[in-house]
Amino acid sequence: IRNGKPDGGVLEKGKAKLSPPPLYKVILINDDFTPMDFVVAILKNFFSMSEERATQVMLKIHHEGSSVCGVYPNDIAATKVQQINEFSRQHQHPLMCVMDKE
Ligand code: NFA
Repeated sequence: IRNGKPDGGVLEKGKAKLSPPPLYKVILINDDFTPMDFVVAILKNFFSMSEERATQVMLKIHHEGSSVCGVYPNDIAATKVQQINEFSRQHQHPLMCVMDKE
């Protein structure tokens, strides 16, 4: 089994070495309609941010257009994207969450 390392990830001392899983950025995108408080609540509840950190990240999205909110293995990132988009739609907000390979 080979990975991207110089030794190709071949076995060493008889122990199989596993590559770390690839990581994916979970990103929130700005829009003109989603209330700031709703985005702060998403950041607190889905990314375990403090009120202060969630407010900083929300303002970064608002001013710069998007922000990485967390970095996770594929299945965890995909689940967060699904849950956040479903939750936003349930509340009739257009907030978009996407993932991007790091
Ligand atoms: N731009 C939105 C507003 O002015 C706030 C917002 C921030 C939306 C971050 C989406 C993401 N109400």
